[in-house]
Amino acid sequence: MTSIPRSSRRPLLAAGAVGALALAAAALLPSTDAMAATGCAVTYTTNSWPGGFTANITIQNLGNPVNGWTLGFTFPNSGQRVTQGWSATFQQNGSAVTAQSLDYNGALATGASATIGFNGSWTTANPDPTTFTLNGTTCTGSTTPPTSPPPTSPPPTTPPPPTGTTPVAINGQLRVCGVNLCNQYGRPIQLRGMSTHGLQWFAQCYNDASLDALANDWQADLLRISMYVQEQGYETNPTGFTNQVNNLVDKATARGMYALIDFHTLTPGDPMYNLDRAKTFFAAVSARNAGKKNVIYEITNEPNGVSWSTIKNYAEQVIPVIRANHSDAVVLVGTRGWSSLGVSEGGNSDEIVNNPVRAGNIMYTFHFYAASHKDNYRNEVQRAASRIPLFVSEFGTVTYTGDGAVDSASSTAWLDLLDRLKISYANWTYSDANEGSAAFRPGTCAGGQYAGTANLTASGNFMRNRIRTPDNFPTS
Ligand code: IDC
Repeated sequence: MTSIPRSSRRPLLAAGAVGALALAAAALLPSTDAMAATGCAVTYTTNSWPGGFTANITIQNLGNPVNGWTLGFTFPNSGQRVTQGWSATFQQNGSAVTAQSLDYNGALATGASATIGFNGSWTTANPDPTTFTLNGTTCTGSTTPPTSPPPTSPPPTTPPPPTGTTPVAINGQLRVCGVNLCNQYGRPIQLRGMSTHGLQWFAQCYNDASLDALANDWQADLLRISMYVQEQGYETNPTGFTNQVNNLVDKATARGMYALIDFHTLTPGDPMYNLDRAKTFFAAVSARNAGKKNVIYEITNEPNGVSWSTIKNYAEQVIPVIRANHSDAVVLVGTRGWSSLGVSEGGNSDEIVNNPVRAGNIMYTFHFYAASHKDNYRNEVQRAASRIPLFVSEFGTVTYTGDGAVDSASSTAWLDLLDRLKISYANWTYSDANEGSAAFRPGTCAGGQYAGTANLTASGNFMRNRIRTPDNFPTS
C-alpha cells in the first residue's frame, strides 16, 4: 500500500465524520477489590483514504495489573476489515474484532499503556468504533462527561508543531505504521543517510567535522553506526566498542540525525553464534539510550547460510532485551541471504510474510549492491513492500565486493524505487576506504576536509547529490 493518508486528525466525535477520531476515554478509579474487573481507557485514532485506513490504538489499564490482555471492539458497519495488524494478534469475526497481546506487551501494570494498530479496508463510510472491552470488561468507566478536550480541539496525543528544522526535531519518535515508517504525526516518511565503515578500522573518519558535513552539507537524516562483531570488532573489546557506539549516537543526536545502531554480524552468518554477545550489547546500548527519540536498533546485519526460522528465533530473543529498556524504539531485523529477503539463497519474502517475527514496531532489512543486484531483486522488493515493513539499512552503488565502478543506471533505478515506496536507506560507506563504495578518497579522514565535493569519489558524489535534495516530512 503506498497511498498517503489524506486526513490525519478529525474533530473529536464530529457527527457523521468519516474516518473520524473517536476517543472512548474511561476514568475508572482503580478498584480496591483484587478480583474486580479491569478498568481501561482507549484512544482510537485513524488516518483514512478512499478504501483504506490505518488505526492506532492506545490501551491504558486503569484497573489491577494484568498479565495478558484481549481488546475487543465492533466496527459500526460490516464494510470494515482489518487487513494487517501490529503489536497484537488481530482476529475478526463479522464486524467484531479482538486484539490479543503479545509476549512483550502482555503485562500491564495499573496505569500502564500499550499501543497497537492495524491497517484496514472499508467499502462504505466508516465511523470508528466507540466502545471497547479489555479482558471482557467494557471501558466505559468515565465518571465525568467528556468535556475536555472540547470537541474541536486536537486529541491530547497530537504533538505540537516542530520547533526545530533537523530531521529529529521535525519527526520525533518514529513508529512502524503498517508497512511504513511513520513520524510523530503518524505520517509515512523516508530517512536517507550514510553508513559508517567498520568502526575498528575507520574510527578516524567519525568526528565533529565529518558529522557536521554529513548533517549540514549532505543534509542527511540518518547515521548508521556499523559495529562489526568479528574481524577485530566488538568481540575483542566489548566495553570499548559499546562506548564508541554510544559516543557516535551522541554526535548524531547533537546534530538532529537518527542513529541506527548496527550489530554488524557478517561471518559467521549464523546470528545465533553471537546471541549472547547481542544480548549483552543491546542490554547496554538500549539502557543507555532509552531516553532518546532518535535511536533505531539493527540486531543483525547480514545473516547468511541459515534458515529464516533461525533468524526469527534470534530476533525473538534479542528484541525483548531492547524493549525491556527502550520500549518504543523501532527495531530492524536482518533477512536470509545477506539481508536479501532470501533472494540470494533462492528464496523470497514469502517465508517472512508466512512466519513473521512475533514483535511489534519492527522492520525487515533489505541490502543490495547496485552493480550486482538488479531487476529480479527490485521486483522482489516491490512485491514485498506492500506486505512487510522494509528498511534498506545498507546498500552500495558498486558490486557486492564493496569495490568497482559506480553503476549509475542501476543505482538510480534503485533509489527511485525506494523514494517512491518511501523506504529508508543508508549507503555503504561514509569513509575513505580504498574501495569504490567509499564516499571519500583515501586520505581524506587524515586531512579532515569533508564538506563540499573536493574529496568525494564517484560514489560519494552520486550519494551526496541524492541525499541533499529536500526531505518531505509531513507535520500534520
Ligand atoms: C566490506 C568492506 C570491506 C571489508 C569487508 C569484510 O567494504 O572493506 O574488507 O566488508 O569485512 C556487505 C557487508 C559489508 C561489506 C560490504 C561490501 O555488510 O560488511 O563491507 N557488503 O562487501 N554485504 C554486502 C556487501
